Amino acid sequence: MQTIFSGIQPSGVPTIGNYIGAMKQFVDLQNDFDCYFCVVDEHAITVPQKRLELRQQIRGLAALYLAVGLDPAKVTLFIQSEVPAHTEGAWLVQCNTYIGELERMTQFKDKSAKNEKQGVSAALLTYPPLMVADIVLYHAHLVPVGEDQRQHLELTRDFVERFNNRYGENGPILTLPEAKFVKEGARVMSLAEPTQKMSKSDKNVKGFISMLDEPAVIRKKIKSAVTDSSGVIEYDPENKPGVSNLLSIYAACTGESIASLVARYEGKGYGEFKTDLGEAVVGLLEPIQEKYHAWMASEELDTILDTGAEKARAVSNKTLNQMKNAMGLGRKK
Ligand code: AQP
Repeated sequence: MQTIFSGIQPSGVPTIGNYIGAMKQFVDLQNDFDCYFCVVDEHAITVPQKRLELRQQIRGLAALYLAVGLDPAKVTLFIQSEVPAHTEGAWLVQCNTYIGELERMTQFKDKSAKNEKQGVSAALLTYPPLMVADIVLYHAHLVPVGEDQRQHLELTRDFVERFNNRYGENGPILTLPEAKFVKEGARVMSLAEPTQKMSKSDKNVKGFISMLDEPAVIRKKIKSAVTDSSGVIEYDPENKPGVSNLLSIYAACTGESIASLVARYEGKGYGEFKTDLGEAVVGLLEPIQEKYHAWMASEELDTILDTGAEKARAVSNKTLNQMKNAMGLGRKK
């Protein structure tokens, strides 16, 4: 059975962008793959976080993973900082990665520009090697992520090839992973600035729909989503980014194709379209929110996370030792 690894940062409450681009596919994949899903809290601290909010968001994200339908009997669900091999592995990755490669990452450029005032941490630059470690430690074959992670996945593949070439005298040590993108909604855009990616840490709360937003808030945010003045519902991301983004969200939330939505709303105004989309998103999120609250109140959530961390530690330590041995660290065992 092939292995899957993917993670989400608890840097805020996940948005429908995180859900559509990543979480939704996790549920479909859990039956056919050996899945590791992680709350990547060590990634979240590359930019300043409020300690108590972070702690709440970590457990909350784990609860959301279960609320969207992940089955703890099928997947390994764990918190990154409870598995030390990730940061240790990241050091081995950094020693085989070039600064130029990291400086080229668009996410580094974007996030360092956003955080310039408060200072850019060194970890913002070395974030991708930590992500590489996350993936290779489990010998993941597939990594289901949104489009924004494409470049990091390419870096991971380059690293694996380099590592195997440098140290794999007796055959490859690490598995070469592949990214897996969704067809519809791999890049959900901000509702307020539809040329920017929807992000959970956006300072403008009108830009995103959080998975825990109240129904009234969801409807309001969609109603005030930026569109254009033409009044025609058609899919044209370049000239009509706002409406096209809403169409993609609609399609991803309901399973109806964009073409069929465009045909259905021909001659109808943005008002009706947005009202229906609001109902579709509320219909999707309400049952998830109910399950989320039940998981948050349950001790079983912590038992699942303890069991997940234990399994993840066993698997990742094995790979870490293989990497250390290959690089000549420590004493031969
Ligand atoms: N707008 C998006 N559309 C589609 N997929 C998205 N993802 C994120 N935003 C979108 C996917 O969600 C997964 C988890 O992302 P992450 O939390 O690890 O980091 P991120 O990509 O930086 O997400 P955010 O929401 O933008 O977080 P912040 O604001 O903290 O930077 C990934 O698979 C990602 O592709």
